[in-house]
Amino acid sequence: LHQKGLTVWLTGLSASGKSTIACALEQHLLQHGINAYRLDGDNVRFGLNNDLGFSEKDRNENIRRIGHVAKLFADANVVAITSFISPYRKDRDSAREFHEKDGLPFIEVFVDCPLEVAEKRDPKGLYKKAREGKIPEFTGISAPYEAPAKPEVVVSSHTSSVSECVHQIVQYLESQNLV
Ligand code: GGZ
Repeated sequence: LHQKGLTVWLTGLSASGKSTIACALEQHLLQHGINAYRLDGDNVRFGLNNDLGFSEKDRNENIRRIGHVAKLFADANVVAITSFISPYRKDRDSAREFHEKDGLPFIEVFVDCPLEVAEKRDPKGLYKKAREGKIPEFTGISAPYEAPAKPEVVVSSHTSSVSECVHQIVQYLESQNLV
């Protein structure tokens, strides 16, 4: 087995396209014989992190735990793909630090999508509810999103197709000999 583990960390607004890109990336890697595993709200926020909400403190803890779980997968030679808003720069930076300290690559991917576009998509009607004040501390509306300063990859999910975004990420991984 020559595969080395790493973490691909997607960050971006709600409805920016993180989950769709994460799914397609996971499929692509699996089809190429690379063991990949996706962490997202459905398998983490409903399980391990079901005690956490969306206050700043809870999001810090959400991301801290996810960072450590992703690192465990990476340590087991899996490509961990995380898809969480992860709005605070210091939380992402800290996840990066504890990966790199142990020699595990941490690839931050900014899923860049203007708020207007995400809000128009509004697949679950959450932005509408947030505007009406029915969801407090909603990212982009009443809670901050701190875009990455130096992400390894930026994908423009509003102008590129899903497969173009996946291709961009895979190109980067190949260029760094990570896959
Ligand atoms: C942001 C919220 C909120 C608030 C519920 N703010 O579009 P979705 O529904 O499926 O993705 C959002 C998801 C965000 O969870 P994360 O674990 O990714 O967030 S974080 O990284 O900030 O901890 C959205 C839904 O949960 N959701 N309330 N107030 N998104």
